[in-house]
Amino acid sequence: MVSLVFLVASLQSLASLASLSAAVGCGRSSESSQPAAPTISPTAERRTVRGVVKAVHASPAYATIAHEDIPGYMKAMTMDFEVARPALLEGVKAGETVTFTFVESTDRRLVIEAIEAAR
Ligand SMILES: [Cu+2]
Repeated sequence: MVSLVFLVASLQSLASLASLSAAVGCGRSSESSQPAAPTISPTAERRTVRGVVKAVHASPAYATIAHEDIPGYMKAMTMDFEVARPALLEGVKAGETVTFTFVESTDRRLVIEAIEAAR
């Protein structure tokens, strides 16, 4: 009987250890999901498109933009774009209509290289 109680207690501590290491693992994976700098080919096609900024995020820096139709590439949709440099998003605000130029990185991430208020 004593050994059964001990076994249950051991299992409980094992379970809490397991959940602790799961939490640590989760923390690690969210850190590693912070994107490394994308690799961009200088010859990759650049596309310039208009959109409405839905949200601007600081760390990691990216913008959620409802972009217009990009013929032959992508229908109009709301999606996230990374930025070549975080400073590109300085002064960019949700609700603003912008014109921006983006490029697809070698691992197919969409990266803004220039962005300005739409004229
Ligand atoms: Cu899109």
